Amino acid sequence: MSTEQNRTNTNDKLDELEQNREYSTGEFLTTNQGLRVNDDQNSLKTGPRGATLLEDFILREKITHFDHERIPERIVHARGAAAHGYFQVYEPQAGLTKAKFLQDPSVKTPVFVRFSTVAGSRGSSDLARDVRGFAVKFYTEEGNFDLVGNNMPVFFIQDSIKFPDFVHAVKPEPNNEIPQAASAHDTFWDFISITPESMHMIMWVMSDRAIPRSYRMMEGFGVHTFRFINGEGKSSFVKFHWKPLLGVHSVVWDEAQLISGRDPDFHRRDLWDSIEGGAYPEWELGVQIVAEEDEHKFDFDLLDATKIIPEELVPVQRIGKMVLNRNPDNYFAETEQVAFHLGHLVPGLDFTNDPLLQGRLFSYTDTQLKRLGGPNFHEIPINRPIAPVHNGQRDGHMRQTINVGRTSYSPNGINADSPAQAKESEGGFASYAERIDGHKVRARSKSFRDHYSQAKLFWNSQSDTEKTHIVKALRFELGKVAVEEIRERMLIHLAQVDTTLATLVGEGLGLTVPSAQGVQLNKGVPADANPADYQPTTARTDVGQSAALSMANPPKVGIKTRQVAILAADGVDNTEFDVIKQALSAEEAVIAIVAPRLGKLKTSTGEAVKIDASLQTTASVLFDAVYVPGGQTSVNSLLQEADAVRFVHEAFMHCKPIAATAEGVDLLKAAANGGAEKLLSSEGVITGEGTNAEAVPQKFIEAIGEHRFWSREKTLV
Ligand code: HDD
Repeated sequence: MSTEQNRTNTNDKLDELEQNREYSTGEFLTTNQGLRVNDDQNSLKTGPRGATLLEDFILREKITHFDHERIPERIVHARGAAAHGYFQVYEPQAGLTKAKFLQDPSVKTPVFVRFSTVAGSRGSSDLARDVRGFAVKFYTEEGNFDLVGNNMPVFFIQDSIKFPDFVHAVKPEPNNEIPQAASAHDTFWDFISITPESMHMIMWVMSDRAIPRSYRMMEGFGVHTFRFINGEGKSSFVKFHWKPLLGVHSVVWDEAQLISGRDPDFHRRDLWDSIEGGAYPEWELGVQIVAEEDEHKFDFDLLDATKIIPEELVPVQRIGKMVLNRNPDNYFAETEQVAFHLGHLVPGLDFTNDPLLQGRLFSYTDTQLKRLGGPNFHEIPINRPIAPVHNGQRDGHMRQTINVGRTSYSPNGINADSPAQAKESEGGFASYAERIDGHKVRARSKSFRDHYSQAKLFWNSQSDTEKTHIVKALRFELGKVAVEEIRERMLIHLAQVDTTLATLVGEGLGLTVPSAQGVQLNKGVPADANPADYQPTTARTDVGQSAALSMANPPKVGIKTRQVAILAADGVDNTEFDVIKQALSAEEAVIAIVAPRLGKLKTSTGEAVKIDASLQTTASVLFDAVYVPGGQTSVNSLLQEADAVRFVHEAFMHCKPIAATAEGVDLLKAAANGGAEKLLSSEGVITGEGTNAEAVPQKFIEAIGEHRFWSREKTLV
């Protein structure tokens, strides 16, 4: 494809959206019929104090539209944020797939990506402990391809028929609609404790992956095994991955809960602000490829969505990059109305028989019909492909296309059989001719019965800190469960994964791990089936470890876009202030001057500096690191502010990098609850005076690159 054509493609989507944008720049106010409105402040009445007249069509139009402003929120993934961008492949992938958007490295395929939480309603907090949705719509030349994945590579259940049960269990309980956006309640754990297939996923959602630092710092996964089909018709299995170039980072649970109060839009804002600031989030698309003939060579089933293919067995090849570089113009029109569906795919890709995937193929269109109100949702600008659409589908609610001509059927003679079917060589989609031969049964394959081995693999692969966080998460979640039997059942399952894990969780709950003897670990058994056939197998002892499952050793990727608070007040040392600001800016970190009040502060040399946030409007949990420059007057003012002292203390408790120079060290001491020596000698706390102060900015920057200093979790100050 020529560069010119490429430019046309990427601009096509923008142009198309442009046609639907409305800018209010000095125009008259009108009704929806284009009538200019003369008085938009008063309804039509019988005299200034009279009754309002039914005749007032302007009032009625405005109120009617308002009354209908809401559409049903998504039943799952209601809370989200999205952005536009593009995808580019690194090298042609013709050997694997004929998908056109994966061939030409000069082509930028437009994308729209929506991130979400699963359980909460549209107004819930971003920081819930939850899976994050990671849904990518590629507007390719051959039609839209939607990769509707999550930030975790496995799922809670193996068969889609259980999805409504799972979702009902995790959603707020139906009698009182409590708790919002939280899995820490009886119905969720009741379901999980008798559904052992969820155990691998439970390890992921109890880990810090469920409380990401940012959407920009999460991995994404297509979860299911899909198929690639190349030009010769040869198929291979493929698992999709998104690898964030900013590394994978999370917050800690206490912090997550505080952020939910301080800024429930934390993730939305982070995505929005970084794109507005020109720091475009990037991910590489990775694929794990398994040859068709190797389908059965693993000790798990490729069709089982509760399993990963460990990267040690099949490495992830990075084949392209996605960049998000534009925020939506209108949340509702784009982020709310975007309609994803696994069944939106292009030649070169196909499904497998994964029973979770198969059910999803029905659900997504069905849900859009309800949510978006009819079968024409593909005509909403954000959903329209850049590839032309021609078919005999007509009419329905809110039809936008004006189909010209007499024929809306195929084949037809009157219009020379147009639109015509396309041969495969012309880009026509043909399903992979997989051989299927079997009895019609409702059953679960025996190869799906090992629920604990990969849960164990995940546990084994975690660092000590990550393990501690999983134990704490389980203590929290199960601690909120009222029915003791549920807690005990969970301990039995956890013991199947790892006995130390179960014992530690049990200690927090005041329980010993009950014996599994005679316990039916799976209650999801068909009425006429033999429960023994559904009893999970015990975990293998040889599962080993997989480095890719731990977030503990992320590649060092610098501190770009990391949020740093500089605590200061009038009289802050001008030189120290400048030095740290310059050093952080050079690394492209984002700096906020936090002071006791808003407005401007005067530095020691009288220079006026704009304050970004007052201590009342922000909190340490909204930052990655804290810096306190010297200047006696400045530090004296901060010492008078309980919020400033708490700011530093909280940052310390959350293991964040903290630095101070000269008098600034006094604020750190004040935040130490009498344990100043302990605090100052802790990892990730950097201080210096006089000539020693010169090295502080550089050490601070290195510390931010480390993200957190977990040894401090055991340091009580
Ligand atoms: Fe789903 C939305 C991801 C299983 C039924 N799902 C939805 C979204 C994501 C996922 C990211 C939000 C899309 C957006 O931003 O608009 N879902 C997954 C993953 C799954 C999964 C990774 C397992 C591998 N989902 C799943 C099953 C079913 C559904 C088994 C039903 C049988 N999902 C839906 C849905 C939603 C949805 C009800 C709600 C809103 C929507 O589709 O558009 O159809």
